[in-house]
Amino acid sequence: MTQAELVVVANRLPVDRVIDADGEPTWRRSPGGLVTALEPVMRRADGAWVGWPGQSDIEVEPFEFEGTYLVPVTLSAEDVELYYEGMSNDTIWPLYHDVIAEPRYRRVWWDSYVKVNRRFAEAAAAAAAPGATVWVQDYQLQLVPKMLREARPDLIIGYFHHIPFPAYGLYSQLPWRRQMLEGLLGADVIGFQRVADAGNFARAVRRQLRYGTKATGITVPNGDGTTRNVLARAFPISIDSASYVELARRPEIRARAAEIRSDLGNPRKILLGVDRLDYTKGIRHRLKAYSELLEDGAISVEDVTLVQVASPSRERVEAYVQLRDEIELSVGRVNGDFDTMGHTAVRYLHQAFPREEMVALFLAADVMLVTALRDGMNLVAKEYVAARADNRGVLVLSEFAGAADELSSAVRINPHDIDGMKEAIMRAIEMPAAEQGRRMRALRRKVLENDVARWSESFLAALGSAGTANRAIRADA
Ligand code: GDG
Repeated sequence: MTQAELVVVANRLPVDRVIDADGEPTWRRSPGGLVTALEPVMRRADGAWVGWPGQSDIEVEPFEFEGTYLVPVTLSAEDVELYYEGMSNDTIWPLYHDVIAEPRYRRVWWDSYVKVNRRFAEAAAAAAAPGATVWVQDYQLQLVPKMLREARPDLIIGYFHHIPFPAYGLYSQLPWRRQMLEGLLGADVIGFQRVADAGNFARAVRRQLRYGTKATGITVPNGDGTTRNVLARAFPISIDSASYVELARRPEIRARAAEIRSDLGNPRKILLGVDRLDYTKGIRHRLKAYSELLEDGAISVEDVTLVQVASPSRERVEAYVQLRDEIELSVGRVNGDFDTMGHTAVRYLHQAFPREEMVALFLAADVMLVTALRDGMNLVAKEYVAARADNRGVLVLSEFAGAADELSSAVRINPHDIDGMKEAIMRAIEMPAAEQGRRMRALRRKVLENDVARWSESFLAALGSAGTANRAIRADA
């Protein structure tokens, strides 16, 4: 088996299994941001990527795909149900998003989570060359850093947490709170989206494990009298900004944006929401604010339309089934109350679209609504900004999204405050072009400068120095 100098470990492989024209299964690169982010780094390093192929019970040998060595981890249908849909998406996801939905704590889910994390750790250990760097991604794999360190003390191990890390008062609900922290602390560097997430993590470590935490790192005992220094800090993730600028320049995409406007009946203003259909995204709050504006007579459907793309997500988890019912009931009510023959209040699309269509939608939208109740970063906010090379359009952004730390020139809202959100939407609708331009230019500077390549480079640079320093401590002992 090939061993790599850089190994990424993520729940999903960067490819989807599809059936080609001859009816044969084949692999297609999946469109995710992480894939784009890591592609150049992986190519340069001849990297390996360990992950689940996305369908249960598929057993495939490791294979080469567009310059990356892919190492599939097999999950049975039961693993998917317990580890992925259960522990990851029905326990950790709601708990870490401030219990917007009620987390369920099931011991069989936890047992499966431990077992599957071990399988990922073993696959990563086998794929890593001596002294290699391993970068573990996200909340499904929080135990992997420690498991990997025990198996392979020679490795440099990084972990990035894509979702929020909750305040201690909430985190402490987790029946396995100590094991999870110890799992993460197997890494040399633990990256978070926001400074506040890193702070919440450090506090949990102090309260649960009594380790000393400083800005320069957390002192973690190795068990043999020596210690390691674990750096836990913010590395806000970003997007491949240049690719959005490029798409937004294409004549056919600009033409498509004009076509979308006219298909919607040329309303004066188009509001847009683009989210995975998830209860963290605040879609119901957004619909509430918008429908009250119609009810108040502040806007009319001829004047303002809301386009809501809600891409299908986690459809086998009960909370998501319920959320979809609630949203579709609200959309039906608003449309029933306010539609005319020629105009619709909410154009609701429970579909996934190609990236080109997304960019056309961004260009057609006068106001982008990002009203998340809690969100690690929210890449959609950054994508909208990157696409608006014309310096027009207004971003309305929840202060509960990680993106709010950097995108301070957006119109900020608290999505729980419906009146405040209504005011912000009206302000965005009425904002003069000069102010739109001023704000958009400031937003674009941030997103174009801090793109995803810079994110991965800065994480890997910090990991290189932290890992080397910890290695030196070990060599001295
Ligand atoms: C997690 C964290 C953090 C959505 N629908 C379609 C589509 N998308 C794309 C968006 C964007 C991505 O999916 C969603 O990213 P977000 O950041 O908005 O949200 P999560 O999926 O919850 O991601 C989040 C992120 O990880 C990265 O660390 O920012 O906080 O929750 O790129 O454009 N893309 C296409 N069609 C769709 O229908 N092509």
